[in-house]
Amino acid sequence: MTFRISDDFVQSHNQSRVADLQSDFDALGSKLARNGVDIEALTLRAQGFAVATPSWGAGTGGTRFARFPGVGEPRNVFEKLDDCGTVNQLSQATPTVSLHFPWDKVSDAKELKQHADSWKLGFDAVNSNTFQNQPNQAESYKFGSLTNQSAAVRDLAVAHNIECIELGKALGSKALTVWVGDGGNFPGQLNLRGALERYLDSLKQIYQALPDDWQVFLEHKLFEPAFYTTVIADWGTSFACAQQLGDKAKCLVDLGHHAPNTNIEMIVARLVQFGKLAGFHFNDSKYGDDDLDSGSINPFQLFLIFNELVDAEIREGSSFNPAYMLDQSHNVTDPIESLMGSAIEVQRAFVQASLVDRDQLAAYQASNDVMMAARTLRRAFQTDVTPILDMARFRSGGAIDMINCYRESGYRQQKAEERPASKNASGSGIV
Ligand SMILES: [Mn+2]
Repeated sequence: MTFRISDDFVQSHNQSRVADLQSDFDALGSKLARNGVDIEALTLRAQGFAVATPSWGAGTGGTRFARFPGVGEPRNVFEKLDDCGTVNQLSQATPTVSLHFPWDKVSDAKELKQHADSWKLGFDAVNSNTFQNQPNQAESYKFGSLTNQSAAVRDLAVAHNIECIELGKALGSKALTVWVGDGGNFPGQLNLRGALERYLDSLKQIYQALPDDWQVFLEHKLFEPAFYTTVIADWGTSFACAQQLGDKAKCLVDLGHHAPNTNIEMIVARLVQFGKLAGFHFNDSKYGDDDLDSGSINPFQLFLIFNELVDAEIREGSSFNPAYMLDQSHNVTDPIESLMGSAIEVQRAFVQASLVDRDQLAAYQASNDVMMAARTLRRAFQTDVTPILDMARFRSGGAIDMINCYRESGYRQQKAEERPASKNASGSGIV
């Protein structure tokens, strides 16, 4: 049996913090009550919030230049689940894991499912990988996968995606996320229309293999590894393809996959309006696809995105259920700490957006009172909802002070002993 933090340890860690939390919670509760907001309802809402962790996020990522692994990194999908389970144990906000194949492929899905059950973890969307060659692969993805000029390469990439669906079915997943880096680095390298036609042909074959209750999420990205033209570069192309494919195809928004200064919340509003928002890969960035921790650079943007999502929830009702996942690369921090912190930052944006007085906002918008409309949003964003997040975690059995609880548990040191570095470690990467 490998080391797990005991629930008793978490509760004893909470003990010395709960009185201060209660007093902060009561103070915020009185303040919110003056504006007609029930802190208990908001806390319940926070407790219901969930964002998936990416299995590959449990390992140290890297850049094009180097990877500097930490100690005690997971060497296989079982150990990744242990780390993701620990993230959920302390944060109580990440009950599902998103797998990436073939990195996380196992011969016995039942054994993997049992291991996930032991952590009370479920499986979110599964991800295919045709952006790198696997050992002994018959064809090469060097010049593209689903859009390659060669039918043999396209067939291989399609077959891999269909295999991902089969693997996901055995684990209880309900969606396949497809991101391809296909594109060109030189003008003239690709016939721009021809490449997209091939993409659609390939995707149609994958779409045909989807079970009735599955969806396929099309993930776009502006650039990299193609630096001149990427086949699925923007939400417009993604939307057009999803429309062509059918109801089960939707568009996934990765926060890092846009041009700088793109108004992402507007993209969200458009995709919601036309029924094509699949969900999110949360991360943050300053320059390009930096894959920094969610909310670490631009928390206001995250809030504005959730402002659209809360608006959508009110308009669409319970049928509105986008998939939330973290997709970040941890180069200089302990991945478990980054994942816990990021999950709570996304949850924070959700709770802040839930605080917006929507009747008041609509009235200010109707009367063109621009200043007061803007201030209505800012008031919600500037409310420190930390006591709500901490209380939600505490009531769900998590840790009030997650990162210190994690550090004091000695989890990483235990893993350093249990997990000596392995040459056969399965991949973690930047997606
Ligand atoms: Mn992504």
